[in-house]
Amino acid sequence: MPRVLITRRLPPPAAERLVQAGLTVDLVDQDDPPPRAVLLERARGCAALITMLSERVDAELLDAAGSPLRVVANYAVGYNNIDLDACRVRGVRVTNTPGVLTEATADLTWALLLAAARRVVEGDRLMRTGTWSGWQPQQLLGLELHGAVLGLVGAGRIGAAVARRAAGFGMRILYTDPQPRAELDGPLRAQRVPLSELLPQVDVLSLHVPLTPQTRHLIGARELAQLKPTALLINTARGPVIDERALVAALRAGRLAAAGLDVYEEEPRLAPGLAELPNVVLLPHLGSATVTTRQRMSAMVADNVLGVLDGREPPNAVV
Ligand code: 8YV
Repeated sequence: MPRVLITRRLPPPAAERLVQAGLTVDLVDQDDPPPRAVLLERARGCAALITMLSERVDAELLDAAGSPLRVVANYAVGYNNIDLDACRVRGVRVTNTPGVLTEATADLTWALLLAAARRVVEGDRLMRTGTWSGWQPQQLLGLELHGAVLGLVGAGRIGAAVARRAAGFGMRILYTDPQPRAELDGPLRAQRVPLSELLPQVDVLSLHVPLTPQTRHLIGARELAQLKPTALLINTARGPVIDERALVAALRAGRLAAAGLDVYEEEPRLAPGLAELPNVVLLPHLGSATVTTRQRMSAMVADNVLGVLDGREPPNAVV
């Protein structure tokens, strides 16, 4: 029986569906990432690997699996953890989980946006530490979203879902994207502009690009300096899209009002000084973390594995 390695405990129905289809499932029965040596050992002889964003899928891992390997099904829409060329040359298919996590990730973007704009975490801290002395006319004043400008870097599925929500808050939308997006230009009256024109105009900058060599450190010291000092920066895409050290420096120097981050350059570590800043809201990579979405992602990875192993085109092929 072909063997499938699932590198982490997943919500149903992935394992159940694969067992039902007659496959042998080897589950790394834990929530934390397995050590590399364990991964290499357990991958040996597998026909399919179901991997998480934190697993580096490279030539070493593919060769450890060996010639039976036919598919790597990533439990994520992003696949920057996978060396696609190494998969291509070995004839290994790669799949991801697009679509099902769009709305959940857009919701979480808004959770960060609202928390950063209205200083929710700072207020919560004031209450919990017993240091609130009572109402003050100028206490924790934040950004008024109605009429403010939202700038999206990347207006694909998730960027567009964030924009739809922005319309309800009465925000004006600018976006930068390699292609015009009719869904945004028409009903949302959004405007596509180059990044250099977008940065100085926005009150909130939100990132929705995949991590590629072109988007690594897309937002660095130079770009941060072009933002208004009252602007907020939100990142639910990938950590390395921002130069995290430059971000800490900008926040420290008051060259940026606040940031809301769900992703980090070197997860799970944070850049020195980031956690000490009062004006950042930090979440542990929760973009797709709803019960419904994680179950849909689970169903998708199983369907992608079964597609390839049955000799069909998988529903969500990347390679
Ligand atoms: C997940 C994500 O939280 O899909 C992605 O690319 O970043 C999130 O959905 C994570 O990747 C799950 O592996």
